[in-house]
Amino acid sequence: MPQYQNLFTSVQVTGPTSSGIPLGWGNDPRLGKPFLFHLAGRLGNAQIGPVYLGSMGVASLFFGMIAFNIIGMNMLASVNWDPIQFIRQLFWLALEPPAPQYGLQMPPLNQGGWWMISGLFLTVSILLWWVRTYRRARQLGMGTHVPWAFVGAIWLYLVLGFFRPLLMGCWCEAVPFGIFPHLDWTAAFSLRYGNLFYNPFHALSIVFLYGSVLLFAMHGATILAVSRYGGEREIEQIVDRGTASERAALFWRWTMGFNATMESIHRWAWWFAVLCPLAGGIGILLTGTVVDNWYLWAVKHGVAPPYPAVYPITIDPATLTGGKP
Ligand code: 07D
Ligand code: 07D
Repeated sequence: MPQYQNLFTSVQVTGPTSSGIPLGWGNDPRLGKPFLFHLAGRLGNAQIGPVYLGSMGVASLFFGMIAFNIIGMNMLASVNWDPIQFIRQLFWLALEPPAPQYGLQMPPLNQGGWWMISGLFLTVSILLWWVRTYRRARQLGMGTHVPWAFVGAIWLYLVLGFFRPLLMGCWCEAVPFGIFPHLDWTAAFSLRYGNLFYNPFHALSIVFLYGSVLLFAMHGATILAVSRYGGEREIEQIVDRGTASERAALFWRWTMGFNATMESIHRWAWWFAVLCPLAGGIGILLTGTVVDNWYLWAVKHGVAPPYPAVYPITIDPATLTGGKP
C-alpha cells in the first residue's frame, strides 16, 4: 500500500497537456498554449491554460480595471500624488461615498462622485463576471451551482452598497473603498445601530461562517484520510462496497452515529457557504430600515437584559441631536 499522501505531499500527475472539450458555435477560442508548472501542481493541477477569455471576460476585466484605477487615482490624489506616501499609507487611504447632504443625488466628483462612478463600474464588472461563470458552466454541460453560489456573495455586496443605501435614501450609508476604512465603516455601523451582535441574522450568518469552516475541515480531513485507498477518485467509490468512501462514511457513523454521503456532503457545503452571506444580507437590509437599535430590540424581545435600574434608562442615541439644536 503506497503511503504517498499526507498533509503536505500531494500526487502530481504529469502527462500530455489537454485543451478540454471542443466548444460549439458562439464560443470564442481559448487562449494560450498550455504548459506544465510544477509549483502549481503542488497546489492543484500542474497544467496552466488555456484560458477562456470571451467577450464577458474582456468586458468584466475592462470595467474592473476602470473601477480599480479610479479608486487608485483618488487615493493617489489624496496624498498629493506622492508615490512614496501612496505606498506607505495605502492601507489607510480611502475613496469615501457621498456626504449625507447629497442623499441619493449625484454629488460633485471630488465629493463622492468618483465613488459613485467606480461603484457602478465595479458592480458592472462583478455582474459581467457572474454572466461569464453562468455561460461557461452551461457550455460545459454543468449545473449552474457555482454561479448561484456566487449570487449569495453578490447579494450581500449589493445590500451593503446599493439596496440598503437606496432604502435609507442616502448613498452616504454605503461602504467606502479602502482596506482599513472599510473596517472602520463595519465597526461604526455596528456601534451606530446598537451592536450588531444582537442582530439575529448576524448571528445566523456567523453560524454558517463557522459551520462552513467546520464542515470544510471535516470533509477535507476525511477525504485526505482515505486517499490512501483512492478516496478522492469519487465515482467507483460511490457505487462499490468496501471502498475508501465507505470507510469514510463508517468513520463518522461510528463516531457520531450519522454520516453524510459523497453527494450530500457537497450539498451541506453549498448551503452553509451560501447561507452565510444570504442571512447576513437580510440582517444588513433590516438595519436602520426596520430596526434602529439592535440592543434595544433585544431588550424588548427578552433576548438581552436591560441595564440594572441603578442606571438611567437607556435612550436610543439615534433619537438624540448630538449637541446640535
Ligand atoms: C480569500 C478570496 C480572495 C480575495 C481577496 C480579496 C480586493 C480589495 C482594494 C481596490 C476571503 C481581494 C481584495 C479586491 C482591493 C481596493 C481598495 C476571500 C478570499 C484576497 N471586503 N473585511 C478583508 C472585501 C466587507 C471585513 C480582506 C471586498 C464588508 C473584516 C480584503 C468586499 C464587511 C475584514 C477584503 C468586502 C467587511 C475584512 C480579506 C466587498 C462585512 C478583515 C478578504 C466587495 C462583511 C479582512 C484588512 C478575504 C482584512 C477583510 C475585501 C466587504 C468586513 C481586503 C472585496 C463591508 C472585518 N476584506 N468586508 O480574504 O484583513 O476574503 O481587512 O464587498 O479582517 Mg472586507
Ligand atoms: C463581503 C460578499 C461580497 C463580496 C463579493 C466579492 C471582488 C474581488 C478581485 C481577487 C464576506 C467581490 C470580489 C471585487 C475580486 C480579485 C483581485 C462576503 C462578502 C461580491 N462578525 N459584521 C458579518 C463576525 C462584529 C458587521 C458576516 C464574527 C462586530 C457588519 C460574518 C464576529 C461588528 C457586517 C460576520 C463579528 C460587526 C458584519 C459577513 C466576532 C464590528 C456585515 C459574512 C467573533 C465591530 C456582514 C449581517 C460574509 C453581515 C457581517 C462575522 C463581529 C459588524 C458572518 C465572527 C459586532 C457591519 N460578520 N461584526 O460572508 O452580513 O462576508 O452582517 O466578533 O455587513 Mg460581523
